[in-house]
Amino acid sequence: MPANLTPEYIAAEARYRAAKTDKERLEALREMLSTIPKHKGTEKLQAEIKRKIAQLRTAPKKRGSPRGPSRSTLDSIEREGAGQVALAGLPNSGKSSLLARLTNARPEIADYPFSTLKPLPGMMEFEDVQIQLVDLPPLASGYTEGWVYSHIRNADLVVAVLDLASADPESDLLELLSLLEEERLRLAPEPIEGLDSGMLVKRGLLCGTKLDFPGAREHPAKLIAAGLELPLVAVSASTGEGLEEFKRAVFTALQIIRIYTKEPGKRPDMDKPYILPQGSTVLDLARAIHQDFASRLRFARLWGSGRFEGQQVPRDHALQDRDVVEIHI
Ligand SMILES: Nc1nc2c(ncn2[C@@H]2O[C@H](COP(=O)(O)OP(=O)(O)OP(=O)(O)O)[C@@H](O)[C@H]2O)c(=O)[nH]1
Ligand SMILES: [Mg+2]
Repeated sequence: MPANLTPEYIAAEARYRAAKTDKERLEALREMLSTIPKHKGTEKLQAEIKRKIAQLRTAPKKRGSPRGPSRSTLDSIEREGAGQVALAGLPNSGKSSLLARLTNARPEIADYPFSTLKPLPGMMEFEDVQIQLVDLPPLASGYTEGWVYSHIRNADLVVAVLDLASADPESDLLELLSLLEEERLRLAPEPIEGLDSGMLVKRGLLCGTKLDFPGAREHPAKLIAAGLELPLVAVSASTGEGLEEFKRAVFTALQIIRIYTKEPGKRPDMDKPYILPQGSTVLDLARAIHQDFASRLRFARLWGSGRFEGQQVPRDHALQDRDVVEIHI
């Protein structure tokens, strides 16, 4: 045993050995983790403590146990807003802190791994759009249940959350990508479905967290090199640095456009844009408004990306973000 363990650590370890319930064991382990001297000689011991915490946190709960989340809350989160974005990352990487900083949700945040046990959604505002972020339990070999990956599979965008204060964020990224790969999931700038290999290629974005830590700024360039050409933003949930860039990067990665509509002779409705995939046409917009509109659509007038304001455009005209459209039937 390393000689430099503190009296606080030794006392916590004694409490762990004497503990009778899982709750007492967990409290003692957390105390051990926070009082253990952090250096190379204790790395194995730290890993062992984290493993025990993980086991206690993720131990299967008895049926009907009030502690365990129910199946229905785990399986799916109702989509809201302009897109659903899953936060995927290794333990303690800062996923819940991001959710807490960017939405009204109040997740549990802690300096030990496996603090999040169930999915939690929150709405993030970017300009005039609401985007749904979903915080998830961490991905870790042997501990992560299948439903966590189902959330990642269902999302419109996957944010790979990486701790820039970790000893080696580049190898964390490779570990995260390989955990996804084992579940037949891959991240890329463009999604691909129906591959013969059974691989599902999801839209991905890298987010480096804890940018306020000393040395954290050295990592992003290397991460870009390791990151399969995924876009990368670096943020600090503590200082707020990079959060505006993060929101914009999420909006851009979702590849959606906002379209405002107006009735002839009236002012446009600038409050609630229609959200459509990039490349959508006037006809797609009409369908989104009402099927009747789509079948009776003759032409539209366009303000924004047209050659001139109020330009008449045909049904198959491709719209751009923030166009204002007047439908004529
Ligand atoms: N200094 C600093 N600390 C951060 C930042 N983001 C998160 N932390 C700390 O890192 C620890 C882990 O944060 P969480 O948000 O709980 O991490 P997580 O990825 O949700 O963890 P799990 O749910 O266990 O996977 C906490 O002690 C946070 O306070 C940051 O930007 N700066
Ligand atoms: Mg968490």
